[in-house]
Amino acid sequence: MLLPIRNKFRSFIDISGFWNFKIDKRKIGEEEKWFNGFETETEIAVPGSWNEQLEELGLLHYIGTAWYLKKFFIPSEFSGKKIVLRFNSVDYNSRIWLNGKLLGENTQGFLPFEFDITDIVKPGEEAFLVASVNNELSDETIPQGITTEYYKKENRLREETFPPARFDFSPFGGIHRPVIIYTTPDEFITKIKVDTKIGSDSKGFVKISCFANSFSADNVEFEISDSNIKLSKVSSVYENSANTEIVIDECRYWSNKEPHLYDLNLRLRKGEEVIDSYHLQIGVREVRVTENKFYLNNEEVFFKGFGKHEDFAVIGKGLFLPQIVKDFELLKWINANSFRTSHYPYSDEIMHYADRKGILVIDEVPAVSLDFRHVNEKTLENHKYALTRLIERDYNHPCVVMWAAGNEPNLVGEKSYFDGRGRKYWKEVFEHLHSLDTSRPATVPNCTHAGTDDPVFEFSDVLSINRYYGWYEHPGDLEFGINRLSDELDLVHKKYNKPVFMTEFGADTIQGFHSTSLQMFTEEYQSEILKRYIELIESKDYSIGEHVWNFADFRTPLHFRRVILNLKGVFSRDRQPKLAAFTLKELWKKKL
Ligand code: GCB
Repeated sequence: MLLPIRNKFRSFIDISGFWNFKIDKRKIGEEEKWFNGFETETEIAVPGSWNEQLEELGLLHYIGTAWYLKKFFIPSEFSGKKIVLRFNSVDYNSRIWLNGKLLGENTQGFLPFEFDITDIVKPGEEAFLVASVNNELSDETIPQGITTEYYKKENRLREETFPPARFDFSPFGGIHRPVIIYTTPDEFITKIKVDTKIGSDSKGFVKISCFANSFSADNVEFEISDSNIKLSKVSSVYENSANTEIVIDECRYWSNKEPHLYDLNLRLRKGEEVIDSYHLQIGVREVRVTENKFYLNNEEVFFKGFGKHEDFAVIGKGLFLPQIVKDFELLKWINANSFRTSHYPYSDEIMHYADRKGILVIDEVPAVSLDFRHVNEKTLENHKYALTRLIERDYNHPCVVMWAAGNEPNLVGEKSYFDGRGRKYWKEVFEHLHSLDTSRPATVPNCTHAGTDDPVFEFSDVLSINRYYGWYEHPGDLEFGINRLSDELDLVHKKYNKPVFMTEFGADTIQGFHSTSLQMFTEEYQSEILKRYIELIESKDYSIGEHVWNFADFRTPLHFRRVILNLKGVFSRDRQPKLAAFTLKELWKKKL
């Protein structure tokens, strides 16, 4: 599934904007055939979550179904082309109708999905699109859901949140990324896979596979260029694909220090006649890990940065371009070089921006806090499918240097995780992941409950550790917390002989709270805890990185632990720096 682009053969329109909107609390919409149209006075902006936009209608914590309707015009120029409807992401489940006809459904949030609508619409005429969107989660979905009954059954009444969630971010619902109608020729390029390696004498090796749905194309012309070079090769199409390898002498490798991108142009041809073309930017680079280091192009990398969220006031999880610019400027300002897409795939726009700006990304699938009492075959199947879809979308991004196949399994310490179920599960997940990509390492951040015997460590290439000693455990006692962490890091490295990455640590902090002694929630406490963790992490020669939790404050479900937001941000939700931001800026100036 390639990103829609405009060129001689392809075009698109973006039908984001105001859409008609109607809540369906009783789930009667399908029975009453709302897919043929429905009456409503409410409008909603797409992209954007319904929660804060329509808080006044009682939707701040709404979990359930809502309907969207949009009338739009299919441009006459789309005539004679294949026409595709693409949702860049809808959270979490959706069913889609066009002109009253059911196109299908999607159950993978945070990822794009498409329908061929050529036979359903007429260029030059209006069409109407209806989506029923539902943000309920279950044992089988990725991420998993939870209900009030489970808290009772699991004897965890004080952990219940509103709305119930297995994770610590608001389960916002809505059409979160743009909705696009795009065209391709009848015979067209469907998929491109780029693998790069670096060689001796500054050589760069670029292997490219081009897939097409074409029965009559003869060959593909592959062209790599930048302001200095232009290299091209032609390969025959055999069974709907063509492959080549192009060697770049004096190659400018992609790295966080110099994120050089080459233009890759592919031309699908019948003889000499071009029938489709596609352009993307690629970076030539290679990553590898040893037992205690992470290398990018044979140079050691130490990760400094954050776990983030897609979250902002009013728009919720909706795509908001100014925020991307602001966040990347802040990453640069604070001397960070990386972030993790905790706890789900981020927008295409973010991933491309990271390619251009040289930010290293750990790309995470939304398998957050899996509870193994409730994991079943279907959960595993959905988890593997989410990985397939994520890797398909993001494979060609040079910024993606590692996959996170999940986050914090065994968050609540269920025993079943250790009775063989956890090991069997992760073995399958990692085998699946490596069958899709052998060029990048993979990991799963581990939590305190799963501890140093976490079965996921056996399969992870990097040991990712999330710890909150001095906060959830040993609150206020930084001395004890740091010593405990130090022992644990040594133990885990010794046991598995793999590099260690501290993927989460932090403290909730209320902007404007200060004190002369170390008190939780003050800006001084956050600053101190981050400093002490960083000193410890950097004192270990097997450490490869430190990601502070979190880049910015973000909205969570209601719970007495949270003052509306998770306040572990180094920046506030509106991106103002707390004291710790200046501490990190100073500390990160020094390292590498
Ligand atoms: C974690 C989770 C993250 C939470 C964080 C916290 O371990 O991975 O999703 O937000 O702790 O602040 O509790």
